[in-house]
Amino acid sequence: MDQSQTLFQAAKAILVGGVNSPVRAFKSVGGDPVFFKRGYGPILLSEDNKEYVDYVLSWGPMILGHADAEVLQKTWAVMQNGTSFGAPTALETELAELVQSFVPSMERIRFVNSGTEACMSAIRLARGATGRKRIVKFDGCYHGHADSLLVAAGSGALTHGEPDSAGVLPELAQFTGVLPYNDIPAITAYFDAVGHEVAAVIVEPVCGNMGVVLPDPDFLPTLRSLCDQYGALLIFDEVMTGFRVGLGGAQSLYSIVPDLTCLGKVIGGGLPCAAYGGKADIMTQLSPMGPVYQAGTLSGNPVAMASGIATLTRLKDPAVFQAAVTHTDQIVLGITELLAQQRVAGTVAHCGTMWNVFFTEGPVQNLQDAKRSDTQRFARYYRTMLAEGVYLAPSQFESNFVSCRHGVVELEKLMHAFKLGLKAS
Ligand code: KE4
Repeated sequence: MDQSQTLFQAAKAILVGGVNSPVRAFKSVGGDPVFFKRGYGPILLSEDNKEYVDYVLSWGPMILGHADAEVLQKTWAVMQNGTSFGAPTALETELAELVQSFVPSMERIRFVNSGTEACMSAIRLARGATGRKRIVKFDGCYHGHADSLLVAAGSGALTHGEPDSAGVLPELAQFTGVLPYNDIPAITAYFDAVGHEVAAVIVEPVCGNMGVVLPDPDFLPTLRSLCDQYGALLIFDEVMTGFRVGLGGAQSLYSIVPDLTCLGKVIGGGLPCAAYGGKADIMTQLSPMGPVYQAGTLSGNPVAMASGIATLTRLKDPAVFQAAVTHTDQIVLGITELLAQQRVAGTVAHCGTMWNVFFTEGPVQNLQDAKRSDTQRFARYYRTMLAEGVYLAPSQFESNFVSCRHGVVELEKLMHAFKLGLKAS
């Protein structure tokens, strides 16, 4: 056994499945997960001292690459003063002002520690602010693991969702409507039926949790107008798309102003930090100003704030983000050419610095399309890429990410591996 396998055995003896988040267990691609001990720039070093070009980047946060010197320096300096006070610090205001400079729709902001907390809290706030029970999400979108959001499309009634996990109460799931992504007739019919009972629609404005799926041109504008028409709130879950599809998020890319936005991942620069925010008259319904309760021991802690401040400060230079976009565009071009050359039925879905390959004839516009992808082929391709030292998201239904540190050497390694990955799959 190599070191990763030995460590995985030990992990499984005490950590459920040997991991602290299910996707890391490699269930959908087979084989055992690689254990890493170090990251630097675009590289991860395994416990077996093998280097991998990293396109997972901790599922998005590491847009500056691993162990960025400025981020480490700023974070280290703040740590010297203590790591958490449970009391206000100037750093929280500083990061909030930085976030707002990129996402001006967030008139008021609340920091939390994970994207799940951000989305869970935004849903509670929407229900509290509107006095309504129903929420709407879309099949294939993931908004963290809060009970109201672990819901699948109901088998019967148009409007009633069903639990998507053991432990989620049907009594709660029934208030979550789950509709096909990009399906304008479905969302219109839903609102026609129960629109005045809808507290909020929550959506990944570019979806990264069924592979990468882009909104049809009229999809987001339709959500905005239906929410306006029926008095529901539009929540953009930009935990993944924030600082990934564009520096202003998908709301800037598509010129849609949501009522609430959820952020995470990049804004913590690799430390636990997420946020939700939006219109002041909605956000001020939150405790301590209003009746909607939400709290957190480590929310806004100085070390995560420092890491986020250093990260977003660097992104103030547009060239930093553009470097990652350029690398992504080169990946898309190269892979598209190789798929054509080798006559493989596949399509590269991408947006900004997010990308993934579907092994199906495109386009992929919703979860049903995505599920037509050949996941067995994906698993074979994935294992070859891994053997060639390229670390991709271990699932067809995820997104890969690019950092500003990915360059020509990494691109060449990816393309070489991809040729082999196609042949082997
Ligand atoms: P976290 O609770 O994992 O910080 O964020 C939840 C979340 C919310 N919204 C979106 C759009 C997300 O993509 C996520 C989390 N993304 C997953 C990857 N698809 C994180 C990886 C994992 O679950 O281990």
